Amino acid sequence: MQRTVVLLKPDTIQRGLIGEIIGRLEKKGLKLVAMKMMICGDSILDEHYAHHKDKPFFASLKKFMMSAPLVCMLWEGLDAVDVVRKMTGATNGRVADLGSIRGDLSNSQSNNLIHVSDSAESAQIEETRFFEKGEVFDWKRLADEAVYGEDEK
Ligand code: 3AN
Repeated sequence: MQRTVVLLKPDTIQRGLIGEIIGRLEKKGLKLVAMKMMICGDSILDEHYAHHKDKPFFASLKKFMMSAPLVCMLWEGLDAVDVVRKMTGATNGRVADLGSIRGDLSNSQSNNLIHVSDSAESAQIEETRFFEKGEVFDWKRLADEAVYGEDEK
C-alpha cells in the first residue's frame, strides 16, 4: 500500500469544509493513518514550497498558509498518490474538473483548499517533513476486506 500526504489549508478550516473533504477521502476507500492540526512556521514552508521561491506569489502563499491551522493527514491505499491527486483536481479551482474537490468547492488559484503529494517520491519526503514516526498509526482496517479484491490485498 502507498501513503500520500494531504494538507487541508487555512481556507478549508475557515470555510468549514474539513468534514466534507475528509468524507470524500473516506468514502473513496482510503485509510487514514495520521492526522493532526498545526500552524506552519517559515522554515517548513520555505522547504515545502522551495519550487515556488522565485515566484511573485511566494510571499502571499506563505502568509496564507500561516493564517490559520492546517489539518495534516496521511492517507493510505493502492496507488494512493494518483488516486488522491485525481480526486483533488487542477491547481486552479475555476478550471478543475467538476467532481474533483477543487472543481466542486474552490473558486480560486491560490485558495484551493488542499495540498496533496504529487509523486510517490514527494509523498515520502513530505511524510517525514510533516510527521514524526510516533504520529503514524499502522492499524488493521476491517473494511480493507470489502474495499479491495482478493488479488489486491
Ligand atoms: P498543486 O498544489 O496543484 O500541486 P503547485 O505545487 O504548483 O500546485 O502550487 C502550490 C500552491 O501554490 C498551490 N496549491 C496554490 O495555493 C499556490 N499557487 C500556485 N500557483 C499560483 C499562482 N499562479 N498564484 C497564486 N498562488 C498559486
